Amino acid sequence: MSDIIQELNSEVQKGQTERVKELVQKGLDQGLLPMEILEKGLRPAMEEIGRKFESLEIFLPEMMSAADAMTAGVDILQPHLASSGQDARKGLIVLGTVEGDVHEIGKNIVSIMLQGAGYRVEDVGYDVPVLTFVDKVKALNPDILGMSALMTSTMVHMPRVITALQERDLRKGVKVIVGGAPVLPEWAEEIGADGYGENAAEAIREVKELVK
Ligand code: B12
Repeated sequence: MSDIIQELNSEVQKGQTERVKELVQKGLDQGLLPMEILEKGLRPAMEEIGRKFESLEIFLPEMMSAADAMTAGVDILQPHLASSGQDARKGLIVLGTVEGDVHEIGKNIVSIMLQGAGYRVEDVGYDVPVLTFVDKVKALNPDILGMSALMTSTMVHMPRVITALQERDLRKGVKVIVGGAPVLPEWAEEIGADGYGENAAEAIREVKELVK
């Protein structure tokens, strides 16, 4: 693994935002692929932070600093990830993080990558109430509704959105995909979603499949 990737991993965990920005830029300058920086440098750092938080090695302030550092890194990568073929309007995706859940880094990455793949994304943010998703689907008539959840306590809102769409006769007109760390393919199937993505690359693959 390159030194930059290794250092990035540890600086994200330490919440060293300025250093992370420098390292991401350095990585790009040295020809590392944006996806490599994201998937090998930044994302594993957050997984490690999650593990340390769970085992009480660190607490919320450290998790927040690490999240800020990760976000700063993603901001630098954004134009590089989103640069290919944005003009092609292949389809519309409404994307948001479910009610009660403020985790948005992963959702934002999915959004950037989908835009990079030429889709139009209407990002409805985080902590999105069930009925806001429904209203957006009604108003925008998207090809895909994407929902993200990072907590076992919030993923339960996903089926509530699906049911609310069914009740308003909106479900047939939209494909639903779900993702986020605790979400599994079995869960997607159980709640009647059309697709699931473990990461942003899979999210794109799934959208391509569903929109064609
Ligand atoms: C960063 C972070 C935070 C940040 C969020 C900052 C932000 N702006 O997003 C802050 C510090 C605010 C935070 C707060 C909290 N957090 Co937190 N957090 C994390 C952490 C460390 C990383 C999440 C992350 O950004 N990962 C990096 C991204 C790139 O990965 P990702 O989100 O998984 O996204 C990828 C895929 O999942 C997929 N994907 C994501 N969304 C979607 C959507 C679709 C449609 C598709 C197809 C794919 C897809 O593609 C993405 C890109 O590859 C996780 C640990 C973990 N392992 O996930 C804990 C974690 C999620 N948090 C946790 C907890 C408990 C909390 C708090 C309750 C803590 C507290 N005591 O206050 C609060 C919750 C506040 C709330 N109401 O939401 C727990 C949840 C436990 C559980 N059982 O559910 C975790 C798992 C930590 C742990 N191990 O205990 N957190």
